[in-house]
Amino acid sequence: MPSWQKASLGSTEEEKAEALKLTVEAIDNLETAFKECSKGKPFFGGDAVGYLDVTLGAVVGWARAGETLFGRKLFDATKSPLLAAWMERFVAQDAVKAVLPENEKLIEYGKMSIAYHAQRAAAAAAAAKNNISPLSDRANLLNPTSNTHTHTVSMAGGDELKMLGMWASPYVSRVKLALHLKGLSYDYIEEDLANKSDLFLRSNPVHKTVPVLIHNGHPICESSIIVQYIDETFPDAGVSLLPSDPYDRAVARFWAGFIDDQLLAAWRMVYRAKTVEERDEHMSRTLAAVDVLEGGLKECSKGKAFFGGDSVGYVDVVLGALVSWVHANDVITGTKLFDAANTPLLAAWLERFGELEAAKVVLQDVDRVVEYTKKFLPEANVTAADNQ
Ligand SMILES: N[C@@H](CCC(=O)N[C@@H](CS)C(=O)NCC(=O)O)C(=O)O
Repeated sequence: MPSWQKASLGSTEEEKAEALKLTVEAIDNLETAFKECSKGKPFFGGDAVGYLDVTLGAVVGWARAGETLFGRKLFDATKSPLLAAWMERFVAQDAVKAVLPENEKLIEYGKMSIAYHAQRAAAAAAAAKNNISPLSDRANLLNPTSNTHTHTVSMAGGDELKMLGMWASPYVSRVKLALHLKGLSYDYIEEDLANKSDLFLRSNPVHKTVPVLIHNGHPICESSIIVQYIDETFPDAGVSLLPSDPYDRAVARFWAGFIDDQLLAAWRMVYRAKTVEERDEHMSRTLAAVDVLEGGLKECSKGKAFFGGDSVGYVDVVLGALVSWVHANDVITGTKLFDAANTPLLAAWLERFGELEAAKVVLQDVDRVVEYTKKFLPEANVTAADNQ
């Protein structure tokens, strides 16, 4: 959805063209996903509407309004025939008719939004004249430095589990932590992200990111999804990561999502900042997210040692995978992320988590992360790092 909107509302022609390309790719992927999930039946969920139908269905109103607003179909029968047919079928459902917003109202709202974006684009163009340096291409902090190699981590467990990873990636550490905490054996294959293997590209053709877990030949992608999959597939192995109570489980998923969408989103930008001002602004946003997360720890732990209570749980794994990066951050930026004065619960949690056997086995050496990170820092950041 964001790319589709940007394809029409972007501030420059380049931005619009790039967004349109991303939208087309996303629709292609969704068309394939429909084939995979529906198995020839009318909905993603099969004969009846399912989880994905509801998720994608929520944008159907905007897809229809967009035809009038942008003169472009989101699901074009010539390019994505399965999705175009799905949309017709979906809107014909009584439950959908009852909740779909009125097309006229969406169009009216969309027009206001277009006018607002046009104003902002004009303001941005004016600011650009005043010498605002554009952010360069995404500096990929997590590029590979080592060649592909395989090793097997020996633990108890029966099924065939293979993991494609990259040593520095905190997302990969999440899966490693979950597997260790569950006591499951797996083959580990270190991927060279600059030269991705065929197995890797075949296993995660949509995002092309590590980690990928391959369970008995079936790939599972996205770290949070993999961790949940491991927990659900091997309920009797090691600790249970997700709470058994549905409300507690929803709360845990909420905070895990917060770590990715708010904390990591801001923190990542600290290392991509081109100027000291920019870096400081992203650091402030990161620290604000850490403050909020302190409340999350209070809520989830209910006064116990971990987000999961007496033992580590899902949110501990999601955040715990970042522990070496938190320490490396303190060295590189000179700003303590989990500071005992501001976020005492998180500061104590950081110590406690680092003492776990799983953390000692899985987490990266902090000095190695520091060295690795410095290699990819933009100049303003390097200078700041060297001054620490
Ligand atoms: N949302 C993904 C993020 C994974 C991710 O960004 N992985 C990075 C390494 S840390 C990657 O594979 N990047 C691919 C590349 O740089 O080409 C997840 O949770 O698994």
